[in-house]
Amino acid sequence: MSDAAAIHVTRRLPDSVEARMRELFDTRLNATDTPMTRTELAVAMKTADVLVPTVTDKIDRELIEEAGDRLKLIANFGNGVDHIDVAAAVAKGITVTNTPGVLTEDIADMTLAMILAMPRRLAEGVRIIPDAHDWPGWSPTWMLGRRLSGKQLGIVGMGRIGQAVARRARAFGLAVHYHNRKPVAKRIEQAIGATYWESLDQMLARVDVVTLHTPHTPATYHLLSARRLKLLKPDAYLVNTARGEIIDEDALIARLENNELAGAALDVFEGEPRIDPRWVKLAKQGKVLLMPHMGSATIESRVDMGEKVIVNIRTFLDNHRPPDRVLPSML
Ligand code: 8YV
Repeated sequence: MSDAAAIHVTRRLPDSVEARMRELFDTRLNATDTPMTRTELAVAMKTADVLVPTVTDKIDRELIEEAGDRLKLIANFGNGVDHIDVAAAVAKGITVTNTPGVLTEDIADMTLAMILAMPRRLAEGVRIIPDAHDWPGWSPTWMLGRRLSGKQLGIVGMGRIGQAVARRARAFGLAVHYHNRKPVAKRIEQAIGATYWESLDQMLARVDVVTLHTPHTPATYHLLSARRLKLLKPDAYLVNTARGEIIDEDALIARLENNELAGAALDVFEGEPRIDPRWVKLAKQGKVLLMPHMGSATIESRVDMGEKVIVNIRTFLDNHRPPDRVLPSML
């Protein structure tokens, strides 16, 4: 395969990334920036050598099996690959890559913003002055939240993003606990000052804020199950900037509706962008802070992600192993 290979990009990318892709490859862009339909995706996967999808493209086994023999690389624009059946792709001889590392700091910043915002009622507060008729003026008991410093933070998943969150959390005076498939190297654990819990259940029962930083895989689907959500203290907060599917949303909604949990801050949802209407009701009651999947939404992250996609494609087209290859065994 040569640089004349056809590259199909499913969504609009930053101008500089699109310009570079056009310069380097025979690039087809989705000019309207609407998510591609399944039929459009199927056509793209039959007529391109390389597909550059995003989280909005569901590339399941059926689509992969129908793809024909031309498609050789799926260079995902994003870190999470839960929308791609990686095992089916690899079995068909299609290489899959992602964009790890470059969005770590931005997602960690957003996570901290959400951790800070929830106990201090930021989402409720920012609405009061624009709707000034709701502001009776200051009083000693007005809009009281909860102090964050000195509290216990539990991080589920201590990869790059978990570690970046841990470093920031310590600066805000939080004690950091974490659960991971296995403990991170002692040197990292000491540097971030975090305590390992082999038992997720025990950690959940102990901490004041839980934040999720694990990929969505079959093993982490509904990791925060109805049973585990019951382990959380009633005054605890839950933050999710990873994937909606990691939490049993129905069970979480029930706990919030019944005041069995202090609150949740969510950037991702099961089946997004469709949102369960009960979330909106809970947001109006100040029990949840809802963000529309903005964790990595900075210009810098998007440009860096685009550059990673380009490096992966170029390396692949040069017949070398792309740096960010994803294998089913990694998931
Ligand atoms: C991206 C993300 O915006 O990289 C990921 O896994 O969830 C997001 O931060 C999205 O995936 C782009 O495809």
